[in-house]
Amino acid sequence: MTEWFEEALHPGLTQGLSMDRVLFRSSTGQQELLIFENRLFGRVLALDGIVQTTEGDEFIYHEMLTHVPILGHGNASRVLVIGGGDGGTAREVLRHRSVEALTMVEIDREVVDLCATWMPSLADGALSDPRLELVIADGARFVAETSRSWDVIIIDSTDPVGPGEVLFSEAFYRACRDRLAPGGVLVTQNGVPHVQAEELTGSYRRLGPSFADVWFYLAPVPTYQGGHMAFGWASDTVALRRTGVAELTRRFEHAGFGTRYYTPEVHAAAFALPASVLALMA
Ligand code: AG3
Repeated sequence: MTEWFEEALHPGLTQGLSMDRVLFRSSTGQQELLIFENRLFGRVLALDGIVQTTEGDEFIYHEMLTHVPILGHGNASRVLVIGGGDGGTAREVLRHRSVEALTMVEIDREVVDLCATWMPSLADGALSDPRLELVIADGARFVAETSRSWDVIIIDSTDPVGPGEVLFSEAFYRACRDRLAPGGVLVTQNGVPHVQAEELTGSYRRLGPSFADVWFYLAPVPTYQGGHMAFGWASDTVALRRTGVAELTRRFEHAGFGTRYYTPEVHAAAFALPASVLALMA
């Protein structure tokens, strides 16, 4: 009999994925970690009962979380990732030859090691790229204590329940702003607004005091159920968000790599928000 993984992140809604093969299941000390094979999405990583990434749809999330800020910035050489232990974000960041140094701060070494073992296509070699500095530490504390600065900061977090909650706080956002070089941009994983409305409103309000420009952009990630996922965008340089398709195309062609979801047109269009999302930005 097939065992089913049942995610209950949203009250009144569950998502079921057949566990056609369980590859790893344990409590790492920090969190419950489960890796299984699903016939539709390939290997799936769940933390504390919530789907974090799947081989089948991770490209949508990771390409949009990385190429939008890096190509929107236009000249990013230093990038900071908070979270991202599965390596998918690092993989996409390091596709950019313009990126000279990537610092990735992940709280749970087990996530890094287990994903490298069981889901190697996620990092796809990024962990051994000499430009990567992997720090195992609490991301909020790291940002509060460092005096370094970055062109792009990417928050590849879990949802704001449990240990990930601090990564949605006003103090954390302010600390990130203080670590951005001039012309820098911060992006965040900001939940699925149709089913996590408070998350978007909360981030909008907590980012506002620290940044001149706060916005969101959208992409549909099938296993983040409930509709499009929102990514937060925060910068003191308002023009970055308005970079046009022609310029994005020039930058993307110069970057010289291929993508499966990201295109310059998708990039520009992702910032168009439906009225129901605009209504949450209050
Ligand atoms: N980070 C995003 C997890 C969001 C899942 N939650 C949800 N369905 N709202 C995952 C890490 C991928 N690198």
